[in-house]
This record gives sequence, structure tokens and C-alpha cells, in this order.
Amino acid sequence: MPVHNADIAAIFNKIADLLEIEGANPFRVRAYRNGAQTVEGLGRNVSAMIEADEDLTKLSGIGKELAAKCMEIVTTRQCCALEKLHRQLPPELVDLLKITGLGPKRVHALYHDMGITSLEELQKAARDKRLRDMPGFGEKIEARIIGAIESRLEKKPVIMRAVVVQYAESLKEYLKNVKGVNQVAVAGSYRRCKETIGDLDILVTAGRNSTVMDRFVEYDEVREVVAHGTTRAMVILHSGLQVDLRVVDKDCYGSALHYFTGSKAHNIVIRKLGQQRGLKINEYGVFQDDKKVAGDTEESVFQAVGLVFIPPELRENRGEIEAARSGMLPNLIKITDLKGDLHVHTSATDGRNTLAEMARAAKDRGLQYLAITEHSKRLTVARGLDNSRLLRHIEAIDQLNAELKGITLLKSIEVDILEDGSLDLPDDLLATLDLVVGSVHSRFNLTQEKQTERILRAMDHPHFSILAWSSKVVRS
Ligand code: DGT
Ligand code: CA
Ligand code: CA
Repeated sequence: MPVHNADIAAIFNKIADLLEIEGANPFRVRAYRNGAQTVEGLGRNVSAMIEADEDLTKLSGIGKELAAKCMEIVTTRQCCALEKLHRQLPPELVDLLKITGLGPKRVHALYHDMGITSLEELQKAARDKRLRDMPGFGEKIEARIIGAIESRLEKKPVIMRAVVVQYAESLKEYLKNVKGVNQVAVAGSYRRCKETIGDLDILVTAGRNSTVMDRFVEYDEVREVVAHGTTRAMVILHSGLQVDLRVVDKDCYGSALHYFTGSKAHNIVIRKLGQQRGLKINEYGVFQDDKKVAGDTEESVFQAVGLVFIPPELRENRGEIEAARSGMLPNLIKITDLKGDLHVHTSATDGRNTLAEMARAAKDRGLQYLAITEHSKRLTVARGLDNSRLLRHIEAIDQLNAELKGITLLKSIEVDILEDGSLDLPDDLLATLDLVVGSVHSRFNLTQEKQTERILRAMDHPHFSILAWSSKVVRS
């Protein structure tokens, strides 16, 4: 099984976290973060590139050292540098960094001065009022830490879909190749194409003598086997992702697929609709007086309750059942329906490719328009554009528009929304743009009211077109 890009990125990020806690040179930390970002966003598999003997140092953000580390990870599945750090610092320390208000310096102090190595220990110390007297902490921070740990421990961790895809698709391929296996489907929130995934639910149909259960728990990437029965097994992968596997008979594949695709809320309504018609619906089929009347396909399950097939993406009990009943199901957007992209960066700020490369790539993908939304000057880490650089960028866009056929570059900016809700560039300059995207990159810790006021004020600006939503804002 090849090593996934997400695995390499996770190792680089862990190294960066630990180095940061150790107080290492910030440039070294940044090098690992950049490397992680490059690998994460790469369209191709690093393992495959190494196999094809490609030069990884050609990738931006990957120098000789990181290229060697990629090679090491891909060939040995390990990274000496990370192991060395683990011998110096407990690996769980990186979890502390995820607590709002705890930066590397504070985590360093917690470990070196208090011997705290895990969230549980931190929680205990905070509850025992032992943090408030540490330099740089205080009662307020102690209280904030208690709150942040509670909400973190309560929340079920989720993983971004883009990361889960790599694990899901390889595992699916692996299972497909097991002797006796017929169908393999990844159900659950994954099939519903949710942005974040709690765990994977895999459904398999297989002949009676198939060894699929044993082969599943033997999979290379399994870290822990939680359950291992004849029709159901549960494992945790090295990446921390939990995977449930169920084997069902061919003739109840549709019912099982429908049941395990969910969502739970959708399932409950479908089951109720069945009850109204005197039908019992579960993962084994649709039954009338203990006689099976449907369930070999998902279509047959929907048909049994008088509905047309509802695409998995819509199954959240948010009106899809009523829509299916009245023939009002929407047509889902496909990749080929996309006509343009309204948010890209180029190497002028923190993008990887040049303006011309981005324009050509967009055209090759069949897009008709592309908005160039560089950062504005306030975002210095991204080398945001000031007035004169933006003017020059606009000229470059005009020039490229004159050369290119079949695609239009829109002049835009991802302008910082400042703390008071004003925008980071002068009105007359914003007025010359085709559209203005506004974004919050600072002061994430304002109160909900202040943050809302700030954003509303920005949206009221006459030249404001689109609000860019960063996950950081949502979190706070
Ligand atoms: P996740 O894993 O949190 O991202 O979300 P799901 O939707 O994959 O949820 P999960 O893995 O707990 O369960 C998979 C599916 O199994 C779920 O979408 C619907 C079905 N299911 C689970 N529990 C129940 C239940 O109590 N009742 C019904 N009707 N269906 C359930
Ligand atoms: Ca799931
Ligand atoms: Ca599950």
C-alpha cells in the first residue's frame, strides 16, 4: 500500500509543531509547514513521483532535506527526525496546541515547568487552579483553557473529506481485490459527500467463504482492531481514522446501503413512511408481514415508500423527501457545470503558480472566467498587495486578457476586513475592480456580537461583492 500524501503532510506538521514547542528556529518550522502544505495540495501522489524517479525538489517548498524525508517516509513508512523529537518531547504535546489560547511558548512552559503532557493532565491542573500562578497565564487564561478543553473533549473529532478520500479509496481498492468480494461501497457521511467525516462505513457483499473480515483487520494501515466479528468489524487506522466494515448478503445490499448511507435523520423519516404503508424497513430489507418485498437495490427501497431515488448528497432530512414526492428534486451540480472560479491566488502573493499559469490551467479545465483575488497589504505574511502593486497586477491582467482567447480574467482582490469593518484598500481603487472579496484574517477572538458587527459593516461597503469564510472564523 503506497504512503498517502496526507501521511507525509501529517508527519511534517507534527515535526513543525514539536520544533515550535521546542523553540526552534522559526524558518525551520516554516519550512516544514510549507512542505506539508505543498504535499497536501499536490494533485499527484508523492509515492508515485518517487517511483517514477521524479525530482521532488522542483516542487515549491520542497528542498533537498524535505525531499530526502519524503523518500524516507515513502520507503520506510517512518521518519527518523520525528522519532528523534518524540524521544525528547511527548507526542501528545501537539494536542495541547489545538487548544485556543495555547501557543507553542505556553505549551513549552506547561511541559517544562509543570510536566504537563496531555489534555487530561492540563484539564486537571487547570481545575486544581495550578495554572494561574504560572508566568504568562493568570486566572482568565486558566478559565479559558478549561472551557476550550471541555468543548474539545466533547466534540467527536472529524477529518476533512479531502484527507479521508485518500484513505477511503485505497482501502476500497484493497477490499475489492479480496477473493470472494463482489460489491464494495463506502457509505455514511463519505457517500453523502459531507465536508468533514467522523468515520468510514464500508459495506461489502461477498460469498459465504470469503476471507474479507480477516483481510480487513490485517490491512497494512490498521493500528488497532476494535471489533472483529463475522459480519462486522471495526478498526482504527494509523491516521486515527475509524473504519466500520459490514458484510451483507447480495439480496439486501440496497437496504444496507441505504441504511448505512444515512443520514440518521433521513433514515428515520423513510422508516416512518414505511410504517404508514404497513412496511418494516431496516438494513436487511423492506418487509410486509415478515415477507421481504424490496431491498436488493436502493431504488427499490425508495420505490417501496413511493419515492424516486434521492441522491446521497441530499439525504439530510432537509426537505429532500418532500421534494422527491412532488417531483421537485434539484439537479445536483457536476464538475462540468462549473463555469468559473471566483477565488484564486498567484505567486504575486501566497499562491504557487504565476498569473499566466493559473489562467491557462483554468482555461484547460474549461472555465470561462477566473477572478484573481490576491491578498491585500494588511496580510503581510502573504505579501499582500498595496495600492501600487495592485495597479501593476491589474495591468498584467489586462495584458493577459488581450492575449488569451476563451477565458476572461476578472480583476479582483481578497481584501482584508479590518477590525472596525473597514476594508484594507482605498475606495477608488476597489471601484475599479470587477469584484471585491472580503476576508477576515485577524482578531478572531472578538466577541460574537463584535465579530458580526464588523463583518456586517464590511458587507455594507458599496464595492463589497463576496464574503470569504475562513474556517478560523467559524471556529471562534
Ligand atoms: P459521521 O461518521 O459522523 O461523519 O456521520 P455518518 O452519517 O457516517 O454516521 P455514522 O457513521 O454514525 O453512521 C452511519 C450511518 O448509519 C448513518 O448515516 C445512518 C446509519 N445509522 C447510524 N445510527 C443509526 C440509528 O440509530 N438509526 C438509524 N435509522 N440509522 C442509523
Ligand atoms: Ca460514518
Ligand atoms: Ca460509523
